[in-house]
Amino acid sequence: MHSQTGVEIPGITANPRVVDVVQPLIDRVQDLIREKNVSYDEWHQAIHFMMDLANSGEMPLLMDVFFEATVDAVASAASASSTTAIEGPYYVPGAPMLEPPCVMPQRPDEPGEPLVFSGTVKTPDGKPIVGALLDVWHSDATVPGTYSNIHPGQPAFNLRGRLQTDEQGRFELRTIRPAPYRIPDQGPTGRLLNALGRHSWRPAHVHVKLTADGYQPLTTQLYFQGDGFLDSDVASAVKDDLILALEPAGSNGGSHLTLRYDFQLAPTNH
Ligand code: MBD
Ligand code: FE
Repeated sequence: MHSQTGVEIPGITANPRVVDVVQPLIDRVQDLIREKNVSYDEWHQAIHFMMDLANSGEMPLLMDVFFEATVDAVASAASASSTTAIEGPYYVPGAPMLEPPCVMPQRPDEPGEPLVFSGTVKTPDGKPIVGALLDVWHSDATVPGTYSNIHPGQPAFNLRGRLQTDEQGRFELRTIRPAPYRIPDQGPTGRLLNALGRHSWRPAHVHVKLTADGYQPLTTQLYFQGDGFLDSDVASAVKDDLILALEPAGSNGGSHLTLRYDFQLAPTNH
Protein backbone atom coordinates (compact mmCIF):
# COMPACT_ATOMS: atom_id res chain seq x y z
CA MET A 1 0.00 0.00 0.00
CA HIS A 2 2.76 2.45 0.94
CA SER A 3 5.65 3.52 -1.25
CA GLN A 4 8.70 1.33 -1.30
CA THR A 5 11.51 2.34 1.01
CA GLY A 6 14.99 1.09 1.66
CA VAL A 7 15.49 -0.30 -1.82
CA GLU A 8 19.15 -0.04 -2.75
CA ILE A 9 19.62 1.63 -6.12
CA PRO A 10 23.07 2.68 -7.36
CA GLY A 11 23.64 6.47 -7.11
CA ILE A 12 20.96 6.94 -4.46
CA THR A 13 22.02 7.61 -0.91
CA ALA A 14 19.22 7.07 1.56
CA ASN A 15 19.38 9.09 4.75
CA PRO A 16 18.12 6.63 7.38
CA ARG A 17 16.59 9.39 9.52
CA VAL A 18 14.68 10.79 6.54
CA VAL A 19 13.48 7.27 5.71
CA ASP A 20 12.44 6.84 9.36
CA VAL A 21 10.63 10.17 9.84
CA VAL A 22 9.70 11.72 6.50
CA GLN A 23 8.51 8.55 4.76
CA PRO A 24 5.82 7.93 7.43
CA LEU A 25 4.83 11.61 7.15
CA ILE A 26 4.27 11.14 3.40
CA ASP A 27 2.42 7.89 4.04
CA ARG A 28 0.09 9.60 6.52
CA VAL A 29 -0.73 12.42 4.12
CA GLN A 30 -1.56 9.83 1.44
CA ASP A 31 -3.80 8.00 3.91
CA LEU A 32 -5.58 11.27 4.73
CA ILE A 33 -6.17 12.15 1.09
CA ARG A 34 -7.98 8.81 0.71
CA GLU A 35 -9.77 8.92 4.05
CA LYS A 36 -11.07 12.49 3.54
CA ASN A 37 -11.70 12.17 -0.21
CA VAL A 38 -9.54 15.22 -0.97
CA SER A 39 -10.60 16.64 -4.35
CA TYR A 40 -8.47 18.06 -7.16
CA ASP A 41 -9.79 21.51 -6.27
CA GLU A 42 -8.62 21.11 -2.67
CA TRP A 43 -5.31 19.73 -3.88
CA HIS A 44 -4.72 22.87 -5.97
CA GLN A 45 -5.74 25.09 -3.04
CA ALA A 46 -3.19 23.29 -0.87
CA ILE A 47 -0.44 23.95 -3.40
CA HIS A 48 -1.41 27.63 -3.62
CA PHE A 49 -1.39 27.86 0.16
CA MET A 50 2.15 26.48 0.35
CA MET A 51 3.30 28.94 -2.35
CA ASP A 52 1.68 31.86 -0.49
CA LEU A 53 3.22 30.71 2.76
CA ALA A 54 6.72 30.55 1.29
CA ASN A 55 6.35 33.95 -0.43
CA SER A 56 4.92 35.66 2.66
CA GLY A 57 7.93 34.87 4.84
CA GLU A 58 5.58 33.29 7.40
CA MET A 59 7.04 29.80 7.13
CA PRO A 60 8.89 30.09 10.49
CA LEU A 61 5.77 31.59 12.11
CA LEU A 62 3.49 28.79 10.95
CA MET A 63 6.00 26.10 11.88
CA ASP A 64 6.44 27.54 15.37
CA VAL A 65 2.70 28.00 15.93
CA PHE A 66 1.80 24.44 15.00
CA PHE A 67 4.87 22.35 15.80
CA GLU A 68 7.55 23.97 17.97
CA ALA A 69 5.82 23.20 21.28
CA THR A 70 6.05 19.50 20.43
CA VAL A 71 9.74 19.78 19.56
CA ASP A 72 10.24 21.60 22.88
CA ALA A 73 8.41 18.84 24.76
CA VAL A 74 10.75 16.23 23.28
CA ALA A 75 13.87 18.33 23.99
CA SER A 76 12.90 19.31 27.53
CA ALA A 77 12.21 15.71 28.58
CA ALA A 78 15.97 15.15 28.40
CA SER A 79 17.03 18.28 30.35
CA ALA A 80 17.73 18.89 34.04
CA SER A 81 17.48 22.68 33.62
CA SER A 82 14.44 24.71 34.67
CA THR A 83 11.30 24.71 32.51
CA THR A 84 11.82 25.50 28.83
CA ALA A 85 9.43 26.95 26.27
CA ILE A 86 9.54 27.58 22.53
CA GLU A 87 11.75 30.30 21.02
CA GLY A 88 9.18 31.42 18.49
CA PRO A 89 10.01 33.15 15.21
CA TYR A 90 11.05 36.59 16.50
CA TYR A 91 14.40 36.14 18.24
CA VAL A 92 17.05 38.44 16.79
CA PRO A 93 20.70 37.92 17.76
CA GLY A 94 22.93 40.86 18.63
CA ALA A 95 20.63 42.81 21.01
CA PRO A 96 22.31 45.65 22.95
CA MET A 97 24.45 44.61 25.96
CA LEU A 98 23.07 46.33 29.06
CA GLU A 99 25.03 47.34 32.16
CA PRO A 100 23.54 47.67 35.66
CA PRO A 101 21.22 49.30 36.40
CA CYS A 102 19.84 47.50 33.31
CA VAL A 103 17.09 49.31 31.43
CA MET A 104 15.54 47.74 28.33
CA PRO A 105 16.05 49.83 25.17
CA GLN A 106 12.79 51.72 24.73
CA ARG A 107 11.31 54.83 23.16
CA PRO A 108 11.21 58.00 25.29
CA ASP A 109 7.42 57.71 25.32
CA GLU A 110 7.28 53.89 25.43
CA PRO A 111 3.70 52.96 26.33
CA GLY A 112 3.05 50.37 29.03
CA GLU A 113 3.28 49.81 32.76
CA PRO A 114 6.83 49.84 34.15
CA LEU A 115 7.96 46.32 35.01
CA VAL A 116 11.05 45.19 36.91
CA PHE A 117 12.07 41.65 35.98
CA SER A 118 14.55 40.13 38.43
CA GLY A 119 15.75 36.79 39.73
CA THR A 120 18.70 34.47 39.84
CA VAL A 121 20.47 31.90 37.71
CA LYS A 122 21.70 28.88 39.66
CA THR A 123 22.78 25.27 39.22
CA PRO A 124 20.23 22.55 40.01
CA ASP A 125 21.94 22.17 43.42
CA GLY A 126 21.62 25.87 44.17
CA LYS A 127 25.04 27.36 43.37
CA PRO A 128 24.88 30.82 41.80
CA ILE A 129 26.08 31.05 38.20
CA VAL A 130 28.13 34.24 37.81
CA GLY A 131 28.19 35.96 34.43
CA ALA A 132 25.33 34.00 32.89
CA LEU A 133 24.01 35.88 29.85
CA LEU A 134 20.27 36.57 29.59
CA ASP A 135 19.00 37.55 26.15
CA VAL A 136 15.53 39.03 26.71
CA TRP A 137 12.96 40.12 24.12
CA HIS A 138 9.25 40.90 24.20
CA SER A 139 6.52 42.81 22.41
CA ASP A 140 5.52 46.37 23.17
CA ALA A 141 2.37 47.26 25.12
CA THR A 142 0.11 48.13 22.19
CA VAL A 143 -2.72 45.61 21.78
CA PRO A 144 -1.92 43.39 20.00
CA GLY A 145 1.78 43.69 20.82
CA THR A 146 4.37 44.15 18.10
CA TYR A 147 8.06 43.20 18.02
CA SER A 148 10.90 45.47 16.94
CA ASN A 149 12.96 44.29 13.93
CA ILE A 150 9.88 42.30 12.81
CA HIS A 151 6.91 44.64 12.66
CA PRO A 152 7.29 48.22 11.40
CA GLY A 153 7.00 51.13 13.81
CA GLN A 154 9.66 50.57 16.44
CA PRO A 155 13.36 51.46 16.43
CA ALA A 156 15.73 48.54 15.83
CA PHE A 157 16.24 46.41 18.96
CA ASN A 158 13.51 48.22 20.90
CA LEU A 159 12.56 46.03 23.89
CA ARG A 160 15.43 43.65 23.20
CA GLY A 161 18.48 43.47 25.46
CA ARG A 162 21.21 41.29 26.97
CA LEU A 163 22.40 41.37 30.57
CA GLN A 164 24.60 39.27 32.84
CA THR A 165 24.18 37.86 36.33
CA ASP A 166 26.26 39.42 39.13
CA GLU A 167 28.60 37.77 41.67
CA GLN A 168 25.60 36.21 43.42
CA GLY A 169 23.96 34.98 40.22
CA ARG A 170 21.36 37.76 40.34
CA PHE A 171 19.96 39.89 37.53
CA GLU A 172 17.54 42.82 37.31
CA LEU A 173 16.01 44.43 34.23
CA ARG A 174 13.70 47.43 34.10
CA THR A 175 11.27 47.26 31.19
CA ILE A 176 7.55 47.58 30.43
CA ARG A 177 4.76 45.00 30.60
CA PRO A 178 4.18 43.49 27.13
CA ALA A 179 0.69 42.94 25.69
CA PRO A 180 -0.88 39.77 24.31
CA TYR A 181 0.30 39.04 20.77
CA ARG A 182 -1.85 38.30 17.75
CA ILE A 183 -0.69 36.38 14.68
CA PRO A 184 -1.17 38.76 11.71
CA ASP A 185 -4.59 37.92 10.21
CA GLN A 186 -3.85 39.12 6.65
CA GLY A 187 -1.22 36.42 6.08
CA PRO A 188 -1.52 32.70 5.30
CA THR A 189 -1.01 31.64 8.96
CA GLY A 190 -3.85 33.87 10.16
CA ARG A 191 -6.11 32.76 7.29
CA LEU A 192 -5.46 29.11 8.10
CA LEU A 193 -6.19 29.67 11.81
CA ASN A 194 -9.43 31.41 10.88
CA ALA A 195 -10.43 28.54 8.58
CA LEU A 196 -9.67 26.13 11.43
CA GLY A 197 -12.04 28.13 13.64
CA ARG A 198 -9.19 29.02 15.99
CA HIS A 199 -8.30 32.43 17.37
CA SER A 200 -4.81 33.74 16.69
CA TRP A 201 -3.72 35.11 20.07
CA ARG A 202 -0.82 34.34 22.38
CA PRO A 203 -0.90 35.43 26.02
CA ALA A 204 1.51 38.25 26.90
CA HIS A 205 4.98 36.84 27.45
CA VAL A 206 8.65 37.64 28.01
CA HIS A 207 11.14 35.58 26.00
CA VAL A 208 14.47 34.61 27.59
CA LYS A 209 17.48 32.80 26.15
CA LEU A 210 20.07 31.95 28.78
CA THR A 211 23.67 30.92 28.18
CA ALA A 212 26.62 30.38 30.51
CA ASP A 213 30.01 28.71 29.96
CA GLY A 214 29.87 25.10 31.07
CA TYR A 215 26.06 24.96 31.13
CA GLN A 216 23.38 23.89 28.71
CA PRO A 217 21.63 26.81 27.03
CA LEU A 218 18.01 27.41 28.00
CA THR A 219 15.20 29.00 26.01
CA THR A 220 11.97 29.85 27.79
CA GLN A 221 9.07 32.29 28.16
CA LEU A 222 7.36 33.77 31.20
CA TYR A 223 3.63 34.48 31.34
CA PHE A 224 1.46 36.58 33.68
CA GLN A 225 -1.30 35.30 35.95
CA GLY A 226 -4.77 36.42 34.89
CA ASP A 227 -4.01 36.69 31.16
CA GLY A 228 -7.12 35.71 29.18
CA PHE A 229 -5.18 33.61 26.64
CA LEU A 230 -3.23 31.32 29.01
CA ASP A 231 -5.61 28.42 28.33
CA SER A 232 -5.88 28.89 24.57
CA ASP A 233 -2.42 30.04 23.41
CA VAL A 234 -2.40 29.66 19.63
CA ALA A 235 1.15 28.25 19.92
CA SER A 236 0.25 25.83 22.79
CA ALA A 237 3.41 26.97 24.57
CA VAL A 238 2.16 27.82 28.09
CA LYS A 239 3.37 25.66 31.00
CA ASP A 240 1.91 26.12 34.49
CA ASP A 241 5.17 26.87 36.29
CA LEU A 242 5.97 29.63 33.79
CA ILE A 243 2.82 31.56 34.77
CA LEU A 244 3.96 34.16 37.29
CA ALA A 245 2.33 36.76 39.55
CA LEU A 246 2.98 40.39 38.71
CA GLU A 247 3.33 42.06 42.08
CA PRO A 248 2.88 45.81 42.48
CA ALA A 249 5.86 47.53 44.10
CA GLY A 250 6.91 51.09 44.78
CA SER A 251 10.20 52.79 45.52
CA ASN A 252 11.41 56.38 45.63
CA GLY A 253 7.99 57.71 44.72
CA GLY A 254 7.82 55.57 41.54
CA SER A 255 5.61 52.52 41.19
CA HIS A 256 6.06 49.47 39.02
CA LEU A 257 5.18 45.81 38.70
CA THR A 258 7.70 43.15 39.67
CA LEU A 259 8.23 39.85 37.91
CA ARG A 260 10.52 37.40 39.67
CA TYR A 261 11.92 34.13 38.39
CA ASP A 262 14.81 31.89 39.42
CA PHE A 263 16.36 29.94 36.56
CA GLN A 264 18.35 26.73 36.83
CA LEU A 265 20.95 25.65 34.29
CA ALA A 266 22.22 22.08 34.13
CA PRO A 267 25.95 21.63 33.45
CA THR A 268 26.96 20.43 29.99
CA ASN A 269 27.84 16.75 29.95
CA HIS A 270 31.28 16.04 28.66
C1 MBD B 1 5.39 35.11 18.98
O1 MBD B 1 5.74 36.23 19.63
C2 MBD B 1 5.71 33.95 19.55
O2 MBD B 1 6.35 33.98 20.72
C3 MBD B 1 5.39 32.76 18.92
C4 MBD B 1 5.72 31.47 19.55
C5 MBD B 1 4.73 32.74 17.71
C6 MBD B 1 4.41 33.93 17.14
C7 MBD B 1 4.74 35.12 17.77
FE1 FE C 1 6.72 36.04 21.32
